[in-house]
Amino acid sequence: MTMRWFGPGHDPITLDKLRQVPGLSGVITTLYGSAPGEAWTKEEFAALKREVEASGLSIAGIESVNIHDSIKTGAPERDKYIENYIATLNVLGDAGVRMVCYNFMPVFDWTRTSLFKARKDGSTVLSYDQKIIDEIDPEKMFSIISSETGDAVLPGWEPERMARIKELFEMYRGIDAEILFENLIYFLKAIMPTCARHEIKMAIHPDDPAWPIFGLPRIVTNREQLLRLARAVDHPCNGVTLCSGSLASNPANDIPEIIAALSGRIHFAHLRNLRHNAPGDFEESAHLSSDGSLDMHAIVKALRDSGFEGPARPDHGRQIWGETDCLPGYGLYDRALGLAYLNGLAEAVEKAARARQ
Ligand SMILES: [Mn+2]
Repeated sequence: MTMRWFGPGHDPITLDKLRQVPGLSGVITTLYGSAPGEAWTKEEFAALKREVEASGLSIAGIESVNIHDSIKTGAPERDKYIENYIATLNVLGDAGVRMVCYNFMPVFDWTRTSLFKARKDGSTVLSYDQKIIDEIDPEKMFSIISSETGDAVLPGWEPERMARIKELFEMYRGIDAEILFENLIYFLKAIMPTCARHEIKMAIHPDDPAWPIFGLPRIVTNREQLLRLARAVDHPCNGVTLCSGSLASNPANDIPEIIAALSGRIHFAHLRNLRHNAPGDFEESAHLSSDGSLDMHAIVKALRDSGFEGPARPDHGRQIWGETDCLPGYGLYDRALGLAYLNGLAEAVEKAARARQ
């Protein structure tokens, strides 16, 4: 069980605090501040690794090594950026990293319409309402997010990136779901030999929410698409991040069933719950099954039964107990409560399975 850590200078929650969370063995991190497409150097990654290990924790995987837009759009310069990606994988592989999470969403990363929706108990959560999205100009999306976050920079919503929003939409003009899928396969085929050599498991993160927005295609949203992707590059290093909250944004997705179908190809798990309010309208909740719409016990059990062995982490939590010095969704308190609960489920599921043997 791990937690995401945004790195020195980016995460107000320190490694000293994380290491006191019971059952936490490692962190999931990345080189924040590196631009997508840049090759990471051995020295900068070694410094990050040293810092994590000095706290008694380890780096359990990288989230994310972001994909340059020219790779997603299949632009002529994509091969240069794939070479950079391979160089980064070599640095990571040499340093002992065995799991890399990434996503292949065009223009926008994960999308929410509020980062601080108040719940009845006074906690706040991230939420999404399709009615709001349908009424806004996509170019205004960044100002909505940034007006709520102030100076905090959310991964995927970097101001440098959003300053180029018109240009980004232009780049993706004419890119439909089929072309985007082909570009993903081209990328995966190019990096697989490097991944195989280092035993690095690539884990694509599902699109969030799990349907196309602003007329942009999304290709990692359901069981069929995940299986098609797994088969198109049929290598154990081509796998998936099972993000329960992203996939379950569409209530038609049966998460335990998707886990069973992807057995052996899930390399990373994001565990969180959400509450469906109406079609296209959901809010995040506490991790506890009874607080949301998902059966978290069934999800943890399905992961165990599928033979999943990779890192897992509690995904976004609520903001509670007056905690404000954190990135939205990434406070310490509710993620620690979530982690303790998820570890309880995992222990119960494991002992029940052993008792049956
Ligand atoms: Mn996730």
